[in-house]
Amino acid sequence: MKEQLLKLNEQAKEQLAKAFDAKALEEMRVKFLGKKGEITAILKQMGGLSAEERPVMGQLANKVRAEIENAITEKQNAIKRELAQKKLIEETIDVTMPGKKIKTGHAHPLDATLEEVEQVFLGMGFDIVEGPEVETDHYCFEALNMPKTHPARDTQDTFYINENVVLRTQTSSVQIRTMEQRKPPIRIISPGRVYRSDTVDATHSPLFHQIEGLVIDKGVTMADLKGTLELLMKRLYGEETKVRFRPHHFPYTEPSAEVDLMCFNCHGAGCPMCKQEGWIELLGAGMVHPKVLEGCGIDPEEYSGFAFGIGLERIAMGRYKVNDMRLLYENDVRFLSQF
Ligand code: 2U9
Repeated sequence: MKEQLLKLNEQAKEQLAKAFDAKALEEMRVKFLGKKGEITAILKQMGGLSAEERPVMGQLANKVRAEIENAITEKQNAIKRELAQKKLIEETIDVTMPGKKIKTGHAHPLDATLEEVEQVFLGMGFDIVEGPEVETDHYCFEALNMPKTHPARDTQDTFYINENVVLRTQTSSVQIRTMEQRKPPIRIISPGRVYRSDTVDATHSPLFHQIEGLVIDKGVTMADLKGTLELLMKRLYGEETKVRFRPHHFPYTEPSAEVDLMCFNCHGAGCPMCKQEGWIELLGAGMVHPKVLEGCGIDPEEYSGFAFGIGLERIAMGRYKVNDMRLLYENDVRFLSQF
């Protein structure tokens, strides 16, 4: 019996060395320590022992049981610690890792540029006014001092819906409608889509965007126009920006001017960006023609005003270094994600 108990202890130690999970340990516990286990089986021989041998053997059996029990418990704890350690490593979060970047959208270059221009004029107390893109001949041409014979009406420039209805070629029609609806002082900008029957290429599109401005009040002069546009340019291109006014002609303004921006690349010396001119033409402007005022019921003897027109694509392409206007309309994420 003593040999059996000692042999059992050895067996248990050997089996324990090969047990690597809780299931194997539980099987061992049942096999060696269970009610129908190995130790219980050996203890059944106690009846055949003498009164002197029985307590000795019983003590040995309890010692072996305790050793096996402790060994199993120790191994179980070791496995739990190992699993806990393994879990800890697997679930370790490196808090210094950057967060998962959530892809957010952003404004289109045209919208971002329009927003910038609008903020400048809102800061000067201008309202932003919109109007219909399908316009009548009256609001698109006649009211702007462009009679039926004016070349701008030619179909090669304008999309006609019918004899009297066109797609607006500039947002000036919104200014006319505003002058008919509001009494001076008027201080508005009218951004929006305009349509010209142009062939698509890197600098032309049948659909493009304009921002026109109009100020009507008593005593408005060319100086107000120059000051307003110079401030716009400085806000858009920096305080050092230089602006140049060149005499020009538009039917709806008199005097008229084309407004140039000193090339921010060569500061007027001439370079490929400004085609060696030193200046970049950016917008047109002038004092509102008296006939246009009269046509809207505003007395040119009492009121005067200035107006200007900016091509939004032109500004945006300059600011974002885009060399082909078509890129602004193709919605190619590879292009748009650069801004
Ligand atoms: C009213 C009276 C006058 C708006 C003006 C320009 C000059 C001009 C172009 C710039 C680039 C159109 O987008 S573009 O191709 N515009 O040069 N626009 S004066 O004059 C007005 C507007 C409304 C009642």
